[in-house]
Amino acid sequence: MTFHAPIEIDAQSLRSEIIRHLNYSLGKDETHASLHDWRMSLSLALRDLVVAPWFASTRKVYEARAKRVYYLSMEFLIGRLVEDIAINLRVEDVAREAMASLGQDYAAVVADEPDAALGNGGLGRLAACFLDSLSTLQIPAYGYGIRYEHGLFEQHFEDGRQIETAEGWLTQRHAWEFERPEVAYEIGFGGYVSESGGKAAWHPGETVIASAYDTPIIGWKGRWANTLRLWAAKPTRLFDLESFNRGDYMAASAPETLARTISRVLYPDDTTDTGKELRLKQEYFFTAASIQDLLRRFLSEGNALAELPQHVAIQLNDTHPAIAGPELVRLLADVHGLPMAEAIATARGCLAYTNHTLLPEALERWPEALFAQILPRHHRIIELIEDAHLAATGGPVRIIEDGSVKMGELAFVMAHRVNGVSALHTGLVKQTVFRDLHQAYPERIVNQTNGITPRRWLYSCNRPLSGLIDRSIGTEWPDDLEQLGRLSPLADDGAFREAFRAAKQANKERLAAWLKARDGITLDTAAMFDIQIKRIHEYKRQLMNLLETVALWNAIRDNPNGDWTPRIKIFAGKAAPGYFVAKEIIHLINDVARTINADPAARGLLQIVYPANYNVSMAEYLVPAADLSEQISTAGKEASGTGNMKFALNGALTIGTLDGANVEIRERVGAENFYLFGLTAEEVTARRAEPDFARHAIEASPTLRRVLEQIAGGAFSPDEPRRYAGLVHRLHDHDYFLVSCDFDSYYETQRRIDADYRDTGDWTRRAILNTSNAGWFSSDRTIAGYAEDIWNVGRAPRR
Ligand code: F58
Repeated sequence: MTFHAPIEIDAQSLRSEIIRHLNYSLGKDETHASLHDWRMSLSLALRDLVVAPWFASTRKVYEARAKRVYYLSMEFLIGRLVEDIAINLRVEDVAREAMASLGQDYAAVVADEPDAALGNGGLGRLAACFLDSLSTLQIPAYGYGIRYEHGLFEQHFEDGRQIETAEGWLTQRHAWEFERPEVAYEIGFGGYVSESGGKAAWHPGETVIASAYDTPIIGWKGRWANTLRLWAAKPTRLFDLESFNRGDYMAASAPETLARTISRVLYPDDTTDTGKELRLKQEYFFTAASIQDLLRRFLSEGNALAELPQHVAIQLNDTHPAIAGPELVRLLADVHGLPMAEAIATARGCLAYTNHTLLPEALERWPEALFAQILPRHHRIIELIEDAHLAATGGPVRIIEDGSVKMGELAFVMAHRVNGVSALHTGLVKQTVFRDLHQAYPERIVNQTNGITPRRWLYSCNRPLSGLIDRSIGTEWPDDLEQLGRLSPLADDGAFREAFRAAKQANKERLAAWLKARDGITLDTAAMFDIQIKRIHEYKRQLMNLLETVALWNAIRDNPNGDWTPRIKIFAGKAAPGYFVAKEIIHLINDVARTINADPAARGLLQIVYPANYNVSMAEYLVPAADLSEQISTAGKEASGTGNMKFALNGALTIGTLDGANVEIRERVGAENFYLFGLTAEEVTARRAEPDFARHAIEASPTLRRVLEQIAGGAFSPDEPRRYAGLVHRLHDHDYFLVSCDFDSYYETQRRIDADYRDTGDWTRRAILNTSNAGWFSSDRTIAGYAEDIWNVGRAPRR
């Protein structure tokens, strides 16, 4: 395949295009244009530049009849796009200049864009990084998901408590998408199944329309563009005119309301399957539309159905689209007449499944009765899939068991490859959740350690450092990230170290200025920035970080003249609205922050900052500014983590457990450049089996005991002294995530970090070695692994 030529446009021409869009797409003149109008005009002008490479890529795939990858994901946590697209097209300087010539501040225009927050956390952001890498590697691919009207809720704090409000990114026009009214599929629910002459047919009781919206995803240097196709739910019948004419307006719009509910809101739950009928409908809705769409495309090329696996690779991002298996079987067998066994084998040849969690509560299961009511034909097909699987393996694993349809088992059985997301996690997948299935299908599970796109997570978010890297090793590294290895010798070069440190300092100042403007908070940029950003979850142990903060505060107050290393502890993240304990932890962080930040003894030495409403854009400020990255999950619980990679790449040192991809990060950056502490996954399991393990750990640690007594006694909640009595009590008896057992080791490691951080030269040397050795964590490497081990698709040759 050939490539699309680099985009060439000068500031003058881009300026004219921006004005043209301002006038003719937005109907505004320069004197009346708002920031929003300028941002829309710039976006539309940039979007125009994407169209030619997008058409060219699509044309090449059709001509070559190439195999396509379909990445099915309930979540795509994309963030903002203006800067990302300008950078991928290599026109960011031109864009900046064009805006300046129009009297507009480019940075302000970029910041006006709302985040596309169509995801909860790591899983959704991984999907977004994968889209970027698929286009950069020129792999023909579609992302398929839901065009939620409301992305992840907005978080703010009231008296320290998390309050959620609806997010509204689509209240403004979305600049990047193309509506495709002609691409629409009818999606059914409920009803009954008829059989005649050995042929089954499903007659849904209710239908909605899945309507497509396409966003081009441009890769590095504008060489290639794939498509993200998101489905919106619309009513099959616009409204009930009869009710309207009777004056019953509510009843008249009922069909529309019902249909639109399906794509109304992203489930804000990153813990458990909600068991809600709506969630199952969302899953089936987008999966069925995607499968129909890819089958139509395949058939339009005149292929025979048996060849489907040679042309189509379908990746299931977690179990949420696991219904793809039975749906594809249904279409192949019921609609296209393939014998059932052949339909199952053909579908399996296309499908692969990524597992992102070992937490049992996060593995989806549906009540069989509900499932059979909403998807009666799929229920029957799953029974047939199970029969074939049992006949092939002799058991013991069932897909439907004890009145539940188990989506993990369904996805596994219907996939030709199943992957975990880090080496440790994949090993645990084999030993725990899918032990028996792994024995039955020993070739099926493979590892693909996660990665992050270096375009957004280094080049774009950290211009001080990416500029320095360009000047030091040239400009080829953004799509060949292991070239960063060439920085390693410079870790011993005094001038380079000084420049690296200055870049970090510039990022800290940028973050400080942003927080000052946003929240009125003042940060001392000479202090160490110690950052933990991720969903609030017990296994991620924000609580342990907070307990250590209180212990440090105690130590400072005990010895106010000690030689303390000034630190700013930054927390950011949201809790699932129904996750009581996580919300209690948020409240406690805010209570502790209020108390410590007001204490004169802590001034200049310890500060706690918890900016509300963490999202991708906030991460782009925080990640480059970190000195220390907190990756402190209970070993065995964090499948991979990807924030850990972002921090290491941007030159933060990690304090972390041997969990997820921390293991591989430590191997690559060097044990001496990583602060390891805590129990291993094996030790966690053993310790948990010991009676009263938490009480013993608390007994043995005077430091921890004192902190817990303060919290339980109301030291941070004088208005309600017993507010955290329950939380502390539970830590004694139900410390499932072993905060107590790892506390001392964590505290001691932090004190070692205090001492090490004071040797600025050596700290910077080790920070450089983190950046220079993190190149392997590019999502380009991950995607090349999927292409090779799972999808069997070719990459176009690199320029
Ligand atoms: C995350 N899972 C893992 N789930 O926790 C993290 O270790 C990993 O790096 C990342 O996936 C990418 O592999 C995660 O983010 C969710 O948010 C789901 C959302 C929908 C409900 C179930 C959890």
